[in-house]
Amino acid sequence: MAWRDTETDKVTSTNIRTRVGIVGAGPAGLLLARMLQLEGIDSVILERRSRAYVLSRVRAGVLEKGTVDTLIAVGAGERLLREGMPNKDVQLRWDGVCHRVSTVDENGRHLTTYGQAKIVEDLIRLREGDGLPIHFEAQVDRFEDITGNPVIHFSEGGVAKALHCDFIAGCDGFRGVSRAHIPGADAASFLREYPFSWFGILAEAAPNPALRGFAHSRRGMAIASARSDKISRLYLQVAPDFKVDQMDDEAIWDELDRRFVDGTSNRFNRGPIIEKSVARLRGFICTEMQYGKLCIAGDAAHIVPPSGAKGLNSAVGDVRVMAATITRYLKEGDSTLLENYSATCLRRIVPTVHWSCEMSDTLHMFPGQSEFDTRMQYAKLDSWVSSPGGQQRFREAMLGQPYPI
Ligand code: RFL
Repeated sequence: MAWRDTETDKVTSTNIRTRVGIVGAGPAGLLLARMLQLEGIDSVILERRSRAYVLSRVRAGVLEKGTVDTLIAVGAGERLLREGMPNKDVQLRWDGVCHRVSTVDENGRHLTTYGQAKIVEDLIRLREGDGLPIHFEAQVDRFEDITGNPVIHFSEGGVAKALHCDFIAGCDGFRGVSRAHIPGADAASFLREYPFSWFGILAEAAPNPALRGFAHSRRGMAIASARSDKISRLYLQVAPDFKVDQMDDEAIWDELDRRFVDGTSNRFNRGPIIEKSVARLRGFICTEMQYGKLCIAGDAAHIVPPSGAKGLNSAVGDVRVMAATITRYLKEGDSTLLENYSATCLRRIVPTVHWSCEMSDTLHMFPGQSEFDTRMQYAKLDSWVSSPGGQQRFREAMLGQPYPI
């Protein structure tokens, strides 16, 4: 929709108007736009990267039941229901032995493996199929008048533009601009940097069902999961300054086999490696997630070390709260949810970050780690598999906290 400038009464192409300006076309921004659309609320998404880049970003893959149900409820479940792979137990390896914990609870809830890139593609296809806008290569620079009549200033195709809106949704990830617009956000932000990185590998190799899950190894942690029956997603713990070309493909497969050793002759099926990336591990929480008519969600507000597979799942939890908050505010003029936005999201986020850090502390080898520390990690791992209470705690944490809204 074009914005009619009241002074000149001319429609200008550099000013646009919508009800909700959404910064970021990651899972959080795209899901929010869809939820608002279903409530009859217009939005515009501004995304600084190209469409091709957004569609090719390989990240999350393990979805909680609540995430699956939410995607189905907004109409983005068709391919997910067809291609999502039920994930009913987790393999945990340590000290050369493989253990299994069931992740099916008494209500039959379980995890599902389905790639983040597919979720993003499904949501983009839905939105564009309905003729609704996503501005790719539109870089947001700053916001104005967040407590009054919000304006998002951005540049697109080298032209400075302004998006006038009633509400701003900051879904722009850890390095976005939204969080910095919340006064006091810095003082309310807490960070833990881990002294290692994850080397992520996507391979055209049939996953070996006998080699899945998490491997605690004195050589460093490793993870194996499936993206389909032909594509494997693998991770190796590496040094923080590791470069993707530091290991050739054979060395990667050899290292995975060594870290997953469990006294059997099982080995990874090898195949061409089609994508490699390195990510630093950090835990981060910003406890101020709202100011005026700006709310932030997902990685913009918190980062979890990916060991617990919770980042995208947490973003979905926030977005549910944000969609309800904006809807109530815009449709009924009721600001109760808005005033409680941070506290409501944090009820789910804090225990989730805690669990993700606990997983990371238990699974990785830390620089200078003593034998005592390793034995304590074994004891923690054993507690998750050997008693009904420990299994229950592991299962509940993996399946995810209940939604506050
Ligand atoms: P995203 O996905 O980072 O999207 C933010 C978007 O905002 C854009 N942006 C801007 N646009 C306009 N103007 C600006 N100034 C902008 N600044 C930024 C960015 O280009 C981007 O497109 O955040 P969102 O939507 O909050 O989603 C979060 C998830 O992407 C993230 O939490 C997960 O990927 C984390 N994660 C996992 N989560 C899970 O739930 N299960 C998993 O199995 C899982 N595995 C992972 C993961 C993350 C990983 N990495 C790479 C850290 C595995 C890995 C290796």
